Amino acid sequence: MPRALITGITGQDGLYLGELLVGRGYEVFGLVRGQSNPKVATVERLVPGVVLLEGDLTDLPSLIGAVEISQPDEVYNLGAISFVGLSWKQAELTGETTGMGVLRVLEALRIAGGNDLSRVRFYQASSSEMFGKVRETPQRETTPFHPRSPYGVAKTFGHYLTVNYRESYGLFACSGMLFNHESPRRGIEFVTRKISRAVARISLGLQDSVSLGNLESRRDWGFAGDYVDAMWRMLQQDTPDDFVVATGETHSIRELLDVAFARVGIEDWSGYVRSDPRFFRPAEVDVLVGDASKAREVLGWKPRVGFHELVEMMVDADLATEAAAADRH
Ligand code: NAP
Ligand code: G4F
Repeated sequence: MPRALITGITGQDGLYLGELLVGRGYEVFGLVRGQSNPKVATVERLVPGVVLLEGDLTDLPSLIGAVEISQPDEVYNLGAISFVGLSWKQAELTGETTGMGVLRVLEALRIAGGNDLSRVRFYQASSSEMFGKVRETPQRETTPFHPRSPYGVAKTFGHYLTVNYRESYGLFACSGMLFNHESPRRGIEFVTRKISRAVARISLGLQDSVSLGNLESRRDWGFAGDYVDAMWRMLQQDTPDDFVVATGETHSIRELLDVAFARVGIEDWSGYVRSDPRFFRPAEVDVLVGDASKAREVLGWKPRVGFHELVEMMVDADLATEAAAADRH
């Protein structure tokens, strides 16, 4: 039975990846932080048989302990401060978690393995945010980086460190440069889920409007369930490498609003959306669109869920959740 250790198992991707690995016969270990993490029950429900280990990406001894207990064949480093907006307000914490956290996981593998990194395979959750102020369109594996946020800078550090451990120690280390991926499990701070939830609540009469920032930026949005499959495929190859994972389509926040509101029968949403300076960023990533040809050719990966289907799936899920909650009160 292969053994996998996932950091960030309580997050959106951790839950989908945990499900995928259990379905493929893995014994799954998940790192959970905090004294009493409220998401433990959800992880245990969705990832049957999971073994949860206490630890934190800012605490090297806890990571060494997690590696010693789990003895993993595969490590997926998904843990991070992942909200770009927060990364300006808590830049040091973002650097420590999203950047230095990668170093600590890699060092934990080296220390716990007595310098033998030949058994383990490592996946780093890199990001299209590294492309930032993009130098070419679409972005591919060779596109130069120009990160625009402390989060993007920290991810760039983690990305190069992953490459460096591959080149320095021969570690089977892969970096997935994943473009935005969403789902009904997405945190409510991210724009897709903020909108799907608000649209559901507005249509049920529970909320009057939603306050947003920049509606002009464009993102390449895919479905998280598809993207964790690409992570797993990277670690099953004969040689480690880095891959862009994306749909190849880009849409603005306005288009997202069009599809989400149309799902509840509202064609003109202008009366429901307010502009709030708090949600604009000090530096914006204006447009992202990825070229995932390499992932398609080498990994045999392609996205299954398109933009419209994704947004509608999220609005439908929030409608069901909000209606059930309203019924209970
Ligand atoms: P998410 O839902 O925000 O999950 C982040 C996870 O990191 C949570 O499990 C969180 O634990 C954990 N975490 C935060 N600080 C930690 C710490 N100090 N020690 C240990 N764990 C910590 O993010 P996601 O969407 O699943 O994304 C997974 C990874 O992919 C992240 O690294 C993200 O930056 C990266 N990524 C995401 C996307 C995307 O569009 N979703 C695209 C590219 C890259 P708690 O539950 O305890 O907070
Ligand atoms: O949903 P977002 O917060 O995602 P963002 O910044 O693109 O980052 C996500 O994707 C990255 C991959 O490219 C990941 F690495 C990262 O961890 C995260 O998962 O914002 C998307 C866009 C931005 O341009 C933002 O300015 O939506 C714009 N936006 C406009 N109003 C808003 C809002 N974003 C949020 N979160 N909230 C708003 O009210």
